[in-house]
Amino acid sequence: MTRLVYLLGDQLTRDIASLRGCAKDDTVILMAELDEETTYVAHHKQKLVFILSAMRHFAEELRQAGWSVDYVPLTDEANSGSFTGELARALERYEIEEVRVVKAGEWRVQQMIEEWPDRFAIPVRMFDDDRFICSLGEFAEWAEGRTSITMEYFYRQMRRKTGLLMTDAGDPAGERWNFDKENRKPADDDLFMPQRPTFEPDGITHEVMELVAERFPDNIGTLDRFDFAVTRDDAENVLDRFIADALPRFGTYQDAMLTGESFLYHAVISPYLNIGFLDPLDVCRRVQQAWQDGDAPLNAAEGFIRQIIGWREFVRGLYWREMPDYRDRNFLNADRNLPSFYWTGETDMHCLSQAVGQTVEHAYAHHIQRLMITGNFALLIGADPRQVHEWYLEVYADAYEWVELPNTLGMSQFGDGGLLGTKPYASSGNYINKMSDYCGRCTYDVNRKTGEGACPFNALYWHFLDRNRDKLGDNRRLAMPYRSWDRMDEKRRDDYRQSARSFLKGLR
Ligand code: FAD
Ligand code: DLZ
Ligand code: SF4
Repeated sequence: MTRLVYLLGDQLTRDIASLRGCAKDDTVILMAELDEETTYVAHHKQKLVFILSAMRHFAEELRQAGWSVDYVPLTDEANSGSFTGELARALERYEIEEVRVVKAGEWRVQQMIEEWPDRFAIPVRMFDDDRFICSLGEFAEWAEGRTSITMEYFYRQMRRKTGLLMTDAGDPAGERWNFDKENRKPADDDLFMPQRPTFEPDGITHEVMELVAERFPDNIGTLDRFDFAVTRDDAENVLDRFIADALPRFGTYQDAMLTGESFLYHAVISPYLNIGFLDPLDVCRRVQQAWQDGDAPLNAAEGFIRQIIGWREFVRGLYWREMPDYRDRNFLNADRNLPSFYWTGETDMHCLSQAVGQTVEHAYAHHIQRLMITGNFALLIGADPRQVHEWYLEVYADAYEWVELPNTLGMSQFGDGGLLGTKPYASSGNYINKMSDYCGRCTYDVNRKTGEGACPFNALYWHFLDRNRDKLGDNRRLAMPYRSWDRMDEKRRDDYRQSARSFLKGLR
């Protein structure tokens, strides 16, 4: 019998469930570069090069290992442009008795796959994506009946399940589940800041770069600095270097931001995890080993592992539980257009020009930049969460809807009204000043609250709380700022309102 295994672009894993147990002599692997996938948002040029080059390298790796791979490039004139269209064409090329596919990460794509059994009248075996630690069924069961679904409790369950950082007696290592309080230090400029490995584009990548430059000239980003790993081996290399050089200080400086330092002590592995080059559990076991060997402190290992078996798994579970209407939620009824500097970085607000500038340059910003700079600003100005969501999906090399949407719409924009986070991540310039060196280099004065030269985040913060009081006034975690607002005299409150209004009026 001849089987067709359809590998989607983020399923670049040798041990993927759809391929497991197949014999090389009666299996065809189908991979396709698609108009639909490359255009459903205007992806950053480096994201496109990364995904297409990684797909081409992976197809080559499979061929070298003896598999038959039918690879349809974007340039093939007969390419229909969609997952379904390419399956239909492949079924004409081969006598296929069974199609196998791992369920898609994104709801949009899985809807297409669900139609295949009826449409093609051929057995289609769909496999759960067991590269994740928590299956969707297990997440649903865990969430069922809880009044609130909190990441921290989910994370503890994942710690118990995996045994990561657990003692033989079943207790958390270091007698605490969470070392977050130790992980909030600002960073100083350090001459010995770890340098992440970079990779020269090879022939395959150069070909893809030309293709992307020609087909997507207006998408955000440039290609002259493309330096991503595009093979599994090189992605492993990135992980090795992170563990050796940056992990020890990852925890302590996890929330820090510094001018000109795009990566600090972060791993920069999300594109490789999400595309399938790195395995999440394996990554966590290696980090645990570094701690056991005395090469990294517990606050670093715990902080890192929490991001992967906690947050990453949690947002995926939530995404599948809440879709499809999750995408349309807009708890705060926010409707402003995202300003044009989100695509250029051209603004005199230094924090935003840094976060957006490095996004344009590297298709990367770390978590606190995404949450507390670009996300916070969009939240404070009342930007339409759908636009904010599409921006994040466009500009980051690691962005797939299953992970991006809950982080953006839920965590960062409070669009789900508190399902993911118990209060909005809104802050004035004070937080940014505490965690970065941005304010010292800004034309605005972070200590000025209103009027000429005052940091815009200050008035915007109070304006945000004031105008959303009917939605947020009962939130217990916001009781303190609302009390401070109420204690201000009317003139001061009006100054804040005026300052914010006049800033918003000038925003384009
Ligand atoms: P590190 O800081 O080194 O962390 C290690 C790993 O932990 C990451 O590689 C990632 O796999 C995981 N992780 C950390 N935080 C999260 C989180 N909140 N959710 C899921 N995984 C997490 N992450 C994506 O992978 N894709 C996205 O599209 C994405 N969009 C985001 C949008 C917003 C508004 C926010 C606030 C966060 C978003 N994140 C997203 C989460 C996080 O910002 C990135 O995973 C992280 O910055 C990737 O860089 P890193 O590999 O250096 O991470
Ligand atoms: C993101 C992406 C892009 C840009 N291009 C392709 C592609 O040409 N072919 C492909 O198979 N996959 C691509 N992908 C990844 C898919 O969008 C991804 O598999 C879906 O998001 C399903 O999770
Ligand atoms: Fe950003 Fe305000 Fe600081 Fe300038 S002063 S960097 S605008 S927070």
